[in-house]
Amino acid sequence: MNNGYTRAVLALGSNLGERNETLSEAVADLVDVPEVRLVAVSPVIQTKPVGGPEGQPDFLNMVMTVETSLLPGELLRHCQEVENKHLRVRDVRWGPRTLDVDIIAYGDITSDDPELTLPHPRAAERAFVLYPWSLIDPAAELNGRRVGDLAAQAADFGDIVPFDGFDEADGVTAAGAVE
Ligand code: A4P
Ligand code: MG
Repeated sequence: MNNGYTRAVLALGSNLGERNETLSEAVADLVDVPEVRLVAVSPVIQTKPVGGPEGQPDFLNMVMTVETSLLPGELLRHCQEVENKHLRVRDVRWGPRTLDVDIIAYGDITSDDPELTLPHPRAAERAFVLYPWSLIDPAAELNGRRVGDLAAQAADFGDIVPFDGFDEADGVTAAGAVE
């Protein structure tokens, strides 16, 4: 806690539509309220889907750190409003999505409430969260371990590639997309 502001770690993912544009807009939307201040934004990485239905497109993922005066539940609602703005439709769990925003950590708070589990229960084994997080906060720890070390041991670590800025997944969807 720092002047009423708490450090939080947010993970963003997109595997439908104009993935890169969606992520950039979401970062701007998330910090477009005085209660959320931007601390750092990771590079965007391209990752193979972990879990979920077969054959879904690759994800773009990134992590950002913020300082916020919102309480954890308020921050979750704010993240969900940003998801909804980007036309997130919740149909298939772990299915393709235009935008997913997860709270990975909120200060040192732990919670096993299914509505908001903190730290995020699956983050410690997901390189698509741990690796970009380690790039913006190398000293960060989860379950007492450095996030970069956890990333290197995660099963999906080898599936991460830097995003080259050319969003070829847009080819088909973007052509018919209505903004
Ligand atoms: N919820 C509980 N804790 C949290 C938290 N810390 N942050 C609840 C955010 N939400 C939290 O989430 C379902 C419910 O989780 C919410 O109602 C909230 O109250 P959701 O976003 O509606 O659904 P979801 O994202 O499909 O489910 P979930 O469980 O969040 O999925 P995950 O674990 O986030 O996995 N592979 C790659 N390569 N990249 C990805 O980004 N993402 C997923 C989604 C799977 N595979 C992926 C990726
Ligand atoms: Mg989610």
